[in-house]
Amino acid sequence: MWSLILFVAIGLFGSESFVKANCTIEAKGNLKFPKKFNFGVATSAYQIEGGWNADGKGPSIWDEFTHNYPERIIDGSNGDSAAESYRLFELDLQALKQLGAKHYRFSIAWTRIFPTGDVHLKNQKGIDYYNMVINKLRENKIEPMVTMYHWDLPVALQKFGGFANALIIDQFSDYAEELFKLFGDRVKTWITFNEPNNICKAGYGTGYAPPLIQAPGVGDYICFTNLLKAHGTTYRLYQKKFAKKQKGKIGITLDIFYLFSKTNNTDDVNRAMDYNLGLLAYPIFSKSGDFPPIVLKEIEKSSMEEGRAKSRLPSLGEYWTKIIKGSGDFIGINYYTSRYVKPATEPMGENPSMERDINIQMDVDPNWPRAKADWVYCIPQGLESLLKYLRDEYNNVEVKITENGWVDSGELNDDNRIRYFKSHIQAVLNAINDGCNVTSYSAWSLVDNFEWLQGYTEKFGLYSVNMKSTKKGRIPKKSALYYKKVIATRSVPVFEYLY
Ligand code: PNW
Repeated sequence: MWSLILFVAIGLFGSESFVKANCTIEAKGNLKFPKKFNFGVATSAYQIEGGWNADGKGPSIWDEFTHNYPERIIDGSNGDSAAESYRLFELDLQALKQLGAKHYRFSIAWTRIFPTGDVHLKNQKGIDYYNMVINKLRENKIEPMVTMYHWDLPVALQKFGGFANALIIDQFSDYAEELFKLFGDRVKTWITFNEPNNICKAGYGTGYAPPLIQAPGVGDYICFTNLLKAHGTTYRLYQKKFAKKQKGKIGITLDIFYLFSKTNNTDDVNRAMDYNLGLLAYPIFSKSGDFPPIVLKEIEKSSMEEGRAKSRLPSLGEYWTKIIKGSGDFIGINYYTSRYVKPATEPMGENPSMERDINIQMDVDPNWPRAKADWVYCIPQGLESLLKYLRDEYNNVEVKITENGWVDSGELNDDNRIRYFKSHIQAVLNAINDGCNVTSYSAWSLVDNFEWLQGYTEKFGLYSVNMKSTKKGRIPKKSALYYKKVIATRSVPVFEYLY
């Protein structure tokens, strides 16, 4: 009788698929973060800098897109001025100091330094700007963490084909080499690409983001392949020419929803994770390299059924597999939320498409607490599970959480953001207590900014910015005070103290 009750209880509540729906997570183990763990915040150039054509900056594909198609941005806005960090970096610095941030993850706008993308045509004013940012951060003991590419490709390079052309491998690694030469004496943490999933799926697959190429199931895979080669080439170049002297680390930032199975079917989860994370993580961080075997096999099979002579996603081949395998000192993770997965009953998406290749249905639980954005639900368990997944499947690779955050309408009294940060930071601590090799956490974002297709209607900032005023003062939200306390105590404080 008791064993029956126990059995039922485990069936209902004991499995991993049971996710609490109240944005909380239990604390497990040590209550303090290890000494070497580093807290900071993240931003990206196009979303905060403004000054889109200031001092010789060239146009990027996001400048071009927002100017040509304002109707595709919910509020018709763009990043022409945004939070004006190009003019007002001092305000960001004050906010970073107030928080006590130990590092600042920001991105370099390629076109600010090389207006056409060509590294032989330098814009000194752009170089001066990033030197100023890096130096001021270091003077204040805030470590610069630099993203080389956060979606803003020079228009001039898009004309060559962008990530659809293998030329990008040299174009990007030449750019990276210049960054190492210019800033590598002071920058020790480099991220080549932010979210290849978004760059390639949205830019070259579904085509709803620039460069608006609609080639689902084809263009996205070409983009992934070229991007991985550009990343691997850059890593090898750094090792060969700079690593000994500069002693920095290079990684890549991948975005991933954690995926739960309601029926506790680990095969479903593993397969879905292989498509959503493995497509990029496996070539770089697995022991064998190349794309995940199951992904290669399945896409080849579908490609043959479509009557093609070769797969839409060919293997990287021996030469490139070798260059790309091991080309990361850490994996950057942008984690926002989770989904439930189950195999689709009908073929999904158009033919061909990544959606059709993956053929997995993603659901949410209607009870999960939802943010203003329709894709963000507060599921801290997903972050803990993801970190354990990386520990187990990717040889306990060093993980830096490069983004994590909550979206609302911009209220200063942002209790829900505090709840989100509290539970997710606890999830990270639980994972560390369970042997996961996580070394830093960057909250997204320092300030309210241009949220891509959502314009200024969705806010992720710890600091509010009045986009209409010229002063653009940064006003701390309640969550900024909470995060400051997290950093100061290296723990997960209760947040009632704020009342
Ligand atoms: C990230 N999704 O993008 C980006 O790195 C940031 O620039 C952005 O502001 C932030 O997350 C918040 O959106 C994502 O729909 C955008 O799954 C959308 C998704 C994931 C990540």
